[in-house]
Amino acid sequence: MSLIASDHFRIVVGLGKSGMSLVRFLAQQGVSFAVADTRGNPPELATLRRDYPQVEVRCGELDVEFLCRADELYVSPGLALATPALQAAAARGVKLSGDIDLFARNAKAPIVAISGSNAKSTVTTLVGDMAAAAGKRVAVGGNLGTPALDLLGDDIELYVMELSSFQLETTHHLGAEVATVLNVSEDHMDRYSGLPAYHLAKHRIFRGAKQVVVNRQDALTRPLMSEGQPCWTFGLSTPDFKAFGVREENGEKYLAFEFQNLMPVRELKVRGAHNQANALAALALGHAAGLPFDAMLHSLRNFTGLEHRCQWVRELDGVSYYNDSKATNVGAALAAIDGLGMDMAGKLILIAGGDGKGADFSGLRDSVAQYCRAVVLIGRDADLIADALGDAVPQVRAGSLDEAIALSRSRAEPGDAVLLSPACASFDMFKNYEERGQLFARAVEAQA
Ligand code: N21
Repeated sequence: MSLIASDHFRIVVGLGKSGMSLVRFLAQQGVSFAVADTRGNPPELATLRRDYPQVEVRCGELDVEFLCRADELYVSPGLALATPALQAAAARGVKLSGDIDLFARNAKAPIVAISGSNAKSTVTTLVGDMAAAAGKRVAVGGNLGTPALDLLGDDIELYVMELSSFQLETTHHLGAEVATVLNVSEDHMDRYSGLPAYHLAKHRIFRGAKQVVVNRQDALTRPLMSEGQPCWTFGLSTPDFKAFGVREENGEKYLAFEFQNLMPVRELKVRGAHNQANALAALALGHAAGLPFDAMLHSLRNFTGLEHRCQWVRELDGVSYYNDSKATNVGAALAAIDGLGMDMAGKLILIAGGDGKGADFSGLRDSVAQYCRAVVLIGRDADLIADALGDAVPQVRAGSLDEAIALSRSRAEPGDAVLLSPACASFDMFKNYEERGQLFARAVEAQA
């Protein structure tokens, strides 16, 4: 043990929502700490100065000497670990960690840990609903909603956590009761060297997990090094042992576990094959966490989906409008295009574009060719999408969301649907995907 002064000093790097939760937690624990942020005026600065005036804050370019006064840095998911000042501090022996690691060290109840490129908020919400329906005192959050450390409480019986790859990068040990990576498709290529690095970050979720849940239809969701834990699977095929799937009997499709049918698929209020997979994933996680089937099925029957997630907005001139602003990558947009396209007689007018984060958009081409009447492109990377789609369908550019809606409306025919599913982050034009979705829905509702 070293006795140097830095031994119990921490620095919170990045003062966003989770940074502020770290500040509250460390202050309450009586740990001495400081705060740093690369931005001149980080969003929570005023709150910090008001509630914790004694805490030292350094804004602007990170100072390696300052960072090296700490034995541990809690790095924001908004900051790349490759940031040179962080790497310099790490090379000098400073531990790089994050809020999820600290959460895991302090959680006294089992954790259900959920990651994936797509559907993690939906499945997290479902498992949280299921646990509440089973009468458990459950806390739900992480990457969605409440930051992890704000969920900690002595009376909590189960934690259901959505975790992003950025949060997992700084998590050394999670020790979940059950962990899953729902699916892996390309995202955040502006922050990772490639799909392997992104995949590796996601798989840190399995560290110390007592049980795992795997997607039978996506080999990249299998733990790289299994520690022999119980492994439950989900997928749309007929299930056998330790498996959740879909079984067809007398022309009726059922969600099923092993050799037992659980409920008819048609009782789900959410449409599309991907939503059946989401329901099965939630059942597998809930079952591994010890939840009873009756409560889980009750939750599934009542679930109507999340805001901004392929959400029906209105019908106008025989055309339905859907807000899928939460589709911030290609995989998510594909699920919406295929899911909606397959279910309808008419065609889709797709509104896409924004900050592409270095994505390869060619994966959209086949589905767009099959299901879309036209594509309306917005945002910074409109040209990249246009090139990737080639002559698959007619394309038009729009300078704003309002213009995109007007152009879509003029091209749609009765029976069609207009779908905002951008396959991109929103940061080039909006505060976040929520704002993009709200502005879309409001503009659609205002159409006369
Ligand atoms: O909303 C959208 O349109 C896109 C969402 C995505 O593409 O998936 N989300 O990139 C990552 C981290 C994402 C979202 C939120 C966060 C956490 C932040 C905290 C700090 C975000 C940025 C910072 C920035 S901290 C610092 N200097 C989109 C900075 C910091 O510049 S995401 O995965 O010291 O919130």
